[in-house]
Amino acid sequence: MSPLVHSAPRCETLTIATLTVLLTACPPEGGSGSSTAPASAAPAPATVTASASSAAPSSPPCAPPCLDIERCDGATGQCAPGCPQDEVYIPATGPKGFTLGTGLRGKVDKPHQVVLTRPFCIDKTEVTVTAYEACVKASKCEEPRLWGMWINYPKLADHPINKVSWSQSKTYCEAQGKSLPTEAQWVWAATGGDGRKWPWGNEKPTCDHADFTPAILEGPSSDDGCQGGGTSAVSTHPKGNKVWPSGTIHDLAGNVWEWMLDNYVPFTGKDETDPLHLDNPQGVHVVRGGGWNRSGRGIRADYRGGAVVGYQVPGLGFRCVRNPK
Ligand SMILES: [Ca+2]
Repeated sequence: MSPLVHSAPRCETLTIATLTVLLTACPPEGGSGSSTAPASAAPAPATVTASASSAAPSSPPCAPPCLDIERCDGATGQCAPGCPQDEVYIPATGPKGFTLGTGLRGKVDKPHQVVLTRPFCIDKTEVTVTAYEACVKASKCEEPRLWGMWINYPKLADHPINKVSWSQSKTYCEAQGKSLPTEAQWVWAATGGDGRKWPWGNEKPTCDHADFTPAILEGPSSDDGCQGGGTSAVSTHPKGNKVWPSGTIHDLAGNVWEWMLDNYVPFTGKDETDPLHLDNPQGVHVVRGGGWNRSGRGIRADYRGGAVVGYQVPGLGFRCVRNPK
């Protein structure tokens, strides 16, 4: 997987050939303020000329300090997204929040306002077989279910891991220093809170948008996805991307359903701030986004699914989020 949160400042190395002295000139970094020179760097001798020492930028540090998922932009003095390369920075919602729930599905789905007070990073893709296998080999994760149909592990390396339970998924995320998304985080990341039906907007889904089952209404034998059954490699449906200013998220709709950290509880209509409903970890959890064996309705961004904690099925996987410390 990716390295932990960026922390190494972008350093500019200046070589003064005649003295063979290395100076590191690093812009200020937020949070830890750890803009120190490498231990191996030799101290600059007194004979270094003014022209060399003046090359170091002198921008003020960001104030207040940046979060550990941000970086301090030395040019502006502002905090900027600083998620690892395979994650997308999702900003906080702002004080007005966004509407969660549609009211279209009775008492479990009443619209209410949700405020997320903190930004977070979310994986660009569903967790792949390759990534999950690395965790298993490091003895930090359990193997998924390895019997039945549509087993991705370990041969379909660039497909999403499937047949993993909620607990196995949670364990994987935590082994990366991350977490399963809350339901509110996932919906905010998938829609930006503008009420769109699918992550890309309101254009009716096709197999260019997502791996799902367009013809599911024609009969029970037609839940075979866009590939004749089973998942697709991640990131292979570009029309279905959700684009944020800091990056693009793939396959939020379809391919595999994604485990949420929350239990499945009704949306009562009460407004909430940073909601997490986890009173019964061994109970039913929310799953979001739909899978390859679901219809266009089932892959809507506002569609709530539920699954018991130990469920290990071909159309269910997950992705992780990184919350600021
Ligand atoms: Ca998905």
